[in-house]
Amino acid sequence: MRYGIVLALLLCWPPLQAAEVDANFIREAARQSGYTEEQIRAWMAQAEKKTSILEAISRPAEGKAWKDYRPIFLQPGRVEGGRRFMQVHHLALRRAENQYGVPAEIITAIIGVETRYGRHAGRYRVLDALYTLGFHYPKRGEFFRKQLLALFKLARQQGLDVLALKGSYAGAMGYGQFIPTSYLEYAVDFDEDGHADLLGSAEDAIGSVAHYLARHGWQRNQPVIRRLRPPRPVPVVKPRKMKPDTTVEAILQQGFVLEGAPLPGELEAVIVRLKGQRGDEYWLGTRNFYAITRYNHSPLYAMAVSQLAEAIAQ
Ligand SMILES: [Ca+2]
Repeated sequence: MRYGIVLALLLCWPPLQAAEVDANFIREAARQSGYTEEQIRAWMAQAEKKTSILEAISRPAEGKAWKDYRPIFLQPGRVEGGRRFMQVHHLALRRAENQYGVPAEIITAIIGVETRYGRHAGRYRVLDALYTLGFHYPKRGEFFRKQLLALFKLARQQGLDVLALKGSYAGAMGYGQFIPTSYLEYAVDFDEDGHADLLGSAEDAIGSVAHYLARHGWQRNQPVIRRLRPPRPVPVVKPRKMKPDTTVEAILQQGFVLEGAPLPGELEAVIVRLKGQRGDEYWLGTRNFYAITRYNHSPLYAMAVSQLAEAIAQ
């Protein structure tokens, strides 16, 4: 028994300490949000640690291979749902496209990948998610405590009910799954009713997703990805690259062949390598590909969004 305890202690060394909801945190939350310390304390007393949230964050879908990840998002149901979403919201989507330069089908695909067009916007209480990860997940505790502080500020600003707000296990909310800091920074009141409501208004969500991508470098009238045929032997391409580090011209000079219409040689690009159904796949990603990875830091995510957008638009 005693040896068991010693062994357990050794296995967890160095110990990762769970943070505490202390007076400093309460004071900071009150200061940032404008709520009283009593109010913040009352909410924190109702926050619950959820084991299911700790389990969920330890197995993200982005850990899969592309061949297993792609089918989750490219099934006919999700493509069809995207077409319907585009029909219903075509006016808002056109307006967002004109204003921010982001194509309607890309905005739609992001909302489709995130929440199946708003149908699965999350079943966890955001307060519980951010409390659990902020105070019981030391690896990223600081990040989630910052999100929790932003949640209070957001609730105050938008008149949201802290105890009723639902979202993902990571505290992402609404059609486009914005975490509190993104909500504060990028949400727009696209239907002009006085509130940026990313949970209840598809129109606000559409404008906000487009605004987010525009602020992360989206370039109007530029492609997102294009398939490449590699030369033999295939040059070494590091996996999981996302940021353009070369140009179309330099990629072609390596012997890659671009499928489809030509692109300007000086266009910034990156070679993306993925484990496909039939071995390695090579793709050319642009600044717009990179902008999508700012939404979710994964080349698989940006690929799924691009391909779903293409399937919806066809
Ligand atoms: Ca609104």
